[in-house]
Amino acid sequence: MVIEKVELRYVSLPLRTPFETSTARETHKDCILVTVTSEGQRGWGEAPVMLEPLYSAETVETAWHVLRDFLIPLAKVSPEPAAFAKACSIFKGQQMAKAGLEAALWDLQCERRGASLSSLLGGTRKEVEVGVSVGLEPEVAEILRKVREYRERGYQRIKLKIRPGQDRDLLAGFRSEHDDLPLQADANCAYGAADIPHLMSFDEFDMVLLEQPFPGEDLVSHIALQKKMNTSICLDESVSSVSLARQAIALKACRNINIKQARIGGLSAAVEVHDLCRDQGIDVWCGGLLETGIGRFHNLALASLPGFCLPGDISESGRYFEQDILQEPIVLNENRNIDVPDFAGGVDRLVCVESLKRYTQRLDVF
Ligand code: OSB
Ligand code: MG
Repeated sequence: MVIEKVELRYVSLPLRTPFETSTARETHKDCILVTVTSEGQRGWGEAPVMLEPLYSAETVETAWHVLRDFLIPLAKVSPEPAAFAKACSIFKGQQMAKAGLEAALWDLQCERRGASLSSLLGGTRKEVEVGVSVGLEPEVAEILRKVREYRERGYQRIKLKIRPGQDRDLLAGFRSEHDDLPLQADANCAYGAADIPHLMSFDEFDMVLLEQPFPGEDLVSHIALQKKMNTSICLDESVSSVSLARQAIALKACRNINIKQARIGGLSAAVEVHDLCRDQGIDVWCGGLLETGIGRFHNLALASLPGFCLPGDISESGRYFEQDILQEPIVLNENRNIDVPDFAGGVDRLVCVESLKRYTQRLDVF
């Protein structure tokens, strides 16, 4: 196979409402869409980078540079997705840039082989259970109002963003209204070792898990908290590679991993972490980075693998965008799940040319 053309698009999609975590407030989903073309067939991938390095070290600018100068030349030599994933491990970091291009190569494989991504990755589910991640707001009452709306809409699990000063009140408020609804909390690295006693007190809220209380590099605090807390600790930012997943598990820093293919450096690495966690008895679920329909389409395929046993952060397109990049929105089905795309091919046939044009800020062809 010869890759004849690679395109990079910087796309900025307005979010219906700003999404705030302890570390970032986003009004738009910025990302780089990658397309690879071979013999008239086109594969798509998404690098869900932000404009600022507030979630990981990457940004739109760094990913663009790394894709253009290092990864695209490599993909032209190693266009088979697993071979590309292996080849690009010579470059340190740059997980989202790698993941975006690797996804495009997988998506192209789907077109060439006439197969769904779920079938190529070893997926077994036809639909996946999903929850919704609810951002921070100045007022707890407003967050709880949104939770009611999402519950009515059918979401089976709620993830609340928390931060120091906006945690116990919010979780208690949630529990006083919903004593049966599965609850998770995500701190996006906002606490420190001194907060361990405070975080231990969250056991009373009967949560499925507590996600990433401490900074990504701080495995020691996660180990200490998991030892003392009944609630499962889940790692997100800490697990940016297969070997960091192996390390976190061996050190008992978590009982749970949020798998995001973009953070781990691609679909191949995400499948590896999934397999590792299955062997080691670690529960996994599919996280998200507010992806457009293109990244969401790939996340759904990944979440169809058998080890994904908790509801993912894969919500309906309408939860994020007025108008997505795909022609049809991704929605909950009658079982309150989301269907895994099972047609023979990639996402190209679903892309809405008009919204692509409308939201593209920069385009380069290689
Ligand atoms: O920590 O999981 C996170 C969004 C942006 C950055 C980090 C995170 C999130 C989410 C939203 O929680 C997940 C989604 O709905 O895509
Ligand atoms: Mg998280």
